[in-house]
Amino acid sequence: MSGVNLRRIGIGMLGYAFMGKAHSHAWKDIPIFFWPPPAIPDLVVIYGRTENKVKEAALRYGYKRFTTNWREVVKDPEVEIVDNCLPNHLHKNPTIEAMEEGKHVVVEKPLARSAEEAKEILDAYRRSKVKAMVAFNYRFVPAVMLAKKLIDEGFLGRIYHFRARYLQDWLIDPNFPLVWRLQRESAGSGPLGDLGSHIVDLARYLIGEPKKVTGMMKTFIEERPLPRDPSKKGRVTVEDSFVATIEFENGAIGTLEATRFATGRKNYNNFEINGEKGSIEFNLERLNELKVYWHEEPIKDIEGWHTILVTEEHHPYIRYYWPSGHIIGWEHTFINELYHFLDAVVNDKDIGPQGATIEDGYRNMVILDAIAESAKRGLAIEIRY
Ligand code: SOE
Repeated sequence: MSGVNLRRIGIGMLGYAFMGKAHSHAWKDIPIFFWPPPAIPDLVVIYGRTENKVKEAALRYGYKRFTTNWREVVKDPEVEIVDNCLPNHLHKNPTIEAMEEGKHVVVEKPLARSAEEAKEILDAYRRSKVKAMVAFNYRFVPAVMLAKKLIDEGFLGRIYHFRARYLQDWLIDPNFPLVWRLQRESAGSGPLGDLGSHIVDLARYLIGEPKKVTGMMKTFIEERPLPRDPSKKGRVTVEDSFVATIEFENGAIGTLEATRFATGRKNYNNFEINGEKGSIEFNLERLNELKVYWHEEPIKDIEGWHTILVTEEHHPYIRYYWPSGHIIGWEHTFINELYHFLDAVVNDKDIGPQGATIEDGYRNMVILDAIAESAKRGLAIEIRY
């Protein structure tokens, strides 16, 4: 097909840093891998607080325009999809106003800084007629999608345990500056919202609804140098680490942990699921692989953990990329998720259950708030949405 009569769709980007870069790259790459695409994304306008930086980002990423006023993005008539990649304190208002302007919205995780803020977004979504998704990109790792397929097809049988750890170590240097992720006002929480939101989402996506949690949180380094004046220090107002226990409605129990002080762990999003028939383990640092153990292994001599290279044509999404065995990267999870969203918008399909809905984002925040409340009160907290 020539592609000349393909629909085009305007993208308005909020933010140009880490996630703004990952999402801009993903929007541009969709037609390269998913052809014909539901529509060809046009990078119309990008917002950033600092003019010289957002001007450079517009040139670098390929946006037609740039602005230092996010309301210009959510009101731009050429923009049909607003992609909110701003820090957490700027998830609520731009997302709500974009929905009120009739724009379809992707918003990075966590949905908000609290369940209360997330509920305001959910209420605005319910009043709107738009499509909206929370960018939990690890749902779109082929190996994670294979894990879900195996669980849903009964490969593990009854699930006993879900054990997840999201471990990083970028804060072990006490001289690392007091960036926005370390400030409650801008981030809402530390690794609980930043990393815990991912493993709580995976818990719900793979296992089901949690029933009860307990939590413990710790801040190891209370003060850090200010980014603009390292001779001065400011208080860290979020946790550096959390651990939690979780009980699911289906009877499974497990543990959740996230920290930025796991020396040697770089982006170690790891889960292990144990069932009556076998187990599954995933490690984001080896994202093309899935480890499986099948208790009913027919050939007893080879009973043991097997490492599957999830790069075959029949594996989720792989057919859009490369032939057998040519692995994909972390950035491809964003291409997959934004393709999924674009397909839902253009062809009027549901975001869930594959993509995370605004309801999923709200429930995620309720669970995170419950872990924080348990850590404060020293009690187990029932999950109530
Ligand atoms: C934190 O460093 C972070 O960038 C998270 O914000 C992302 O969601 C995660 O995918 C990688 O680590």
